[in-house]
Amino acid sequence: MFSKILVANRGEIALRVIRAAREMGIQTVAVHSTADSDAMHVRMADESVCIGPPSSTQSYLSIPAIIAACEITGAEAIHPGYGFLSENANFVQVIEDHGLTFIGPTAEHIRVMGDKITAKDTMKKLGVPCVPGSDGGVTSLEEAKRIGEEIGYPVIIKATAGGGGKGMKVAQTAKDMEKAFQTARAEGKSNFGNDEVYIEKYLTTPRHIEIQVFGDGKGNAVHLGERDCSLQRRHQKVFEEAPGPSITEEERARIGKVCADAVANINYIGAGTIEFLYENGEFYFIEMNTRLQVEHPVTEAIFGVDLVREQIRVAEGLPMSFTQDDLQINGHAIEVRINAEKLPNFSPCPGKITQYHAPGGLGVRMDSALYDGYSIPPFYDSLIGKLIVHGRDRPEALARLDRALGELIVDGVDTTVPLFHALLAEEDIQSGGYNIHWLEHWLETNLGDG
Ligand code: MV4
Repeated sequence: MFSKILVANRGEIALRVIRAAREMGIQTVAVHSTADSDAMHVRMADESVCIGPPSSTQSYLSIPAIIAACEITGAEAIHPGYGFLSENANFVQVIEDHGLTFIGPTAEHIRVMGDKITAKDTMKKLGVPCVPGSDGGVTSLEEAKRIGEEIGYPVIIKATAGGGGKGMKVAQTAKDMEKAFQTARAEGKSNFGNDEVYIEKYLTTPRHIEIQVFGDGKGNAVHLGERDCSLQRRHQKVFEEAPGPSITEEERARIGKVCADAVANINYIGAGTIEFLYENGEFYFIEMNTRLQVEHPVTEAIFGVDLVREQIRVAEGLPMSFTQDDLQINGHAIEVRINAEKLPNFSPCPGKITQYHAPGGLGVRMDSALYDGYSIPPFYDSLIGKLIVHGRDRPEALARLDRALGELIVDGVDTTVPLFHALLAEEDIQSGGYNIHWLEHWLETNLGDG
């Protein structure tokens, strides 16, 4: 049993990890930049270490500073949260070289899934359905054009090292291929130092459906259903729900088993998310994330599990505390991401919080590191809270979300809260009839965004 762990993150996710550790009787160490001396995660942890100046590269991304903080405090394991070093295989390697434990997957699994071509190749071999496309990397324009003819336009060219929509170009017809191919390669090179690309059939109106998986590293794994995260703006999710409004029990059981079997097969350890595009009743694998995700609370709500507790357990070599048969869906959950941003352009809006009041009551969870008088620093991402609601069914969750948003007070900065009130008034949101393009179209029509 770990007696002390270090949390290599900030904000609401640092609190999330500290809370799980405390319930397990584990001491916690917070790390922070000089800009975060007054941050809630520093206050909530048992101990804290300042690891550098405001810039993330010199603090939350500094591997030597984080390892030193472990050595100073005697922390035995590191939880990375999401973002920052959470999917950095080298970080995992360094942690292990220092005799410490990374609370997450192996460096090898992070590496394989971090390269989209090897990830897809691995998943395909494990029996996971993939988007039709090139078999591995495509190096010449001639080959790209041949694949375009073979699978049929439109196609999408993706950088293997890509992420967040960077290094991704659609070719609607053969005459777009040259430009799309060269641009995707150039973006891969400049953003990730890797110009390798692959090609897929472009799905025009899919939903983004992701399956939560969890493994013990010893060949046992479960799935915890899906989340529908189709409502995104510029590849940033804004509204997530579980279960997916378009997914049947039979579909969930089938794709869930495929995913659980796949990760069991590779002895995957910890939390993972297998991302799919879902169109016309078919699932097409696109990527796997080897971390706890921002939107994990909707899964926790409907399954009644603590995913961070499970991450810590399996990192210690303990078994998961449930089997697939123990996992039953109860009701419906929705998360909205509250950002300190000014509408209509979503421009970052850091500054001092003059008043903060979190909503409460039945089925309401507010994960936030805000407090009255806190100053949101300008150096990090603009997520300031996640409001998660849980109801017996989807209509109850939607009504509860509207009610809870009405109780929330965040004064002093602009937030994305007004967006959610407006979205809840939309018939397509009430019915669940949206796809990955719905929100951008709505923002353009209603806010002139884009
Ligand atoms: C696609 C696609 C359509 N067809 N792949 C966007 C980011 C990356 N994770 C994968 N992405 C997409 N891949 C094929 N073959 C459309 C997208 C996409 C998207 C996916 C999920 C959620 C929002 C999106 C917005 C635009 C494009």
